[in-house]
Amino acid sequence: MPGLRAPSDYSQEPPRHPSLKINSKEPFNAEPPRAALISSYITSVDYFYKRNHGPIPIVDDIERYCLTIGGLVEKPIQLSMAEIRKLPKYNVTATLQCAGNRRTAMSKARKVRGVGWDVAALGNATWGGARLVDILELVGVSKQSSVTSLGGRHVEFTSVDRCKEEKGGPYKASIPLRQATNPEADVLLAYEMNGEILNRDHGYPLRAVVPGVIGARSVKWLDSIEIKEEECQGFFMQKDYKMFPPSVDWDNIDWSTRKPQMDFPVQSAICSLEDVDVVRQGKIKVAGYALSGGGRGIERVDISVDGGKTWVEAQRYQKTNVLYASDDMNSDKWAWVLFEAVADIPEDAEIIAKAVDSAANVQPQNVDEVWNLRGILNTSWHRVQVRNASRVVANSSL
Ligand SMILES: Nc1nc2c(c(=O)[nH]1)N[C@H]1C(S)=C(S)[C@@H](COP(=O)(O)O)O[C@H]1N2
Ligand SMILES: [Mo]
Repeated sequence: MPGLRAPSDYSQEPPRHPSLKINSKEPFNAEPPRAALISSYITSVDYFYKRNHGPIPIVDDIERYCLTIGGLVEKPIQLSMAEIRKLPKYNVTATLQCAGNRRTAMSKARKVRGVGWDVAALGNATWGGARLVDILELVGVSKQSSVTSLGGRHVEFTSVDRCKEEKGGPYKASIPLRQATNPEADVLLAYEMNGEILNRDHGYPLRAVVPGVIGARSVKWLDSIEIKEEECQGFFMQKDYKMFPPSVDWDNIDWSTRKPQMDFPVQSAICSLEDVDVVRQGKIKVAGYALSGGGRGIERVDISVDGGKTWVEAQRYQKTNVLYASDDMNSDKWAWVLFEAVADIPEDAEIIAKAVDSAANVQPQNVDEVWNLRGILNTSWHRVQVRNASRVVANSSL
């Protein structure tokens, strides 16, 4: 029996927390309720969103598991889990966000294809594992290189799961060698999540974690790593997860005209309120998360309770009792910040959150500006409608 294999059906799925909202059962795609998401800075494994494209792989015998590292390198190798664990261990706190986060809202503007997600297709975890730079050094690729002696420029991660998009083949993705060999980029091969052994849903026994980049590049259940001349030609790199302009639809799409999406743009969402919520008159708490890609911090989160006419700045934090400062040595550069503001809601209102990152990028105002046929990267201002409780009661008694 092989060390790691993929079942052909969904009869051997792992147990999951009952509070997750299921967006698709097979493959299993689910997110936590909004309020649960911001109940702590580190997302518990139970509440962490789960995004799959096939049945969850199974490890029969961890002793037999090994990772192959080959391709355009001088000395290809195979590493057992025990050997990977012997390498220096790093802990990186990084938020993973699916490119499809907030897709449901985008599809309301105009139809898109893809699994529907509310605002919780992301989570913030402390990933423990070996650094990809260290593993690549074992096959003779030195730090900070953009090309290997044999002409390799991309690092391709291949899994074992069976995805229908790949005609039953495994999920794969690649990142540039330059990023893979940059120690500052913190790319990990993780075997732990929040101090515990990675569970099956999140990639047991080993997954890539590529901080600051859309979740799709953090390949779970790693089987092999190959250095290649070209970027990965798999479905999820070439025919999916690309950002097209609003003028492109299914009848005029040419996938080859765009690059695979990597960095995530600046994003935020309110999680203390549902889309349409009833609140008591007076002061209410507006809380949520904000994050950006590429290691850029969050400079500001603005809140409006009058549909965008006036704004107040929210408090930002990562750790309790430590004020968050973007680009500060003590902040987690790959992680989200949680925000909180107290607002006075006089009447029925539209509450909006918009974030600004450390490069002064701002979220786009309307979803139409960023609409795309696959419904990815909905980073438009997040809006929730609130009805005043006293008015709701008064109206219903009429
Ligand atoms: N092998 C494999 N890796 C994968 C996927 C997958 O379906 N198979 N999904 C990707 C996508 S689109 C996302 S957003 C993240 C989700 O990771 P999570 O389920 O641990 O939250 O994993 C990525 N890695
Ligand atoms: Mo994703």
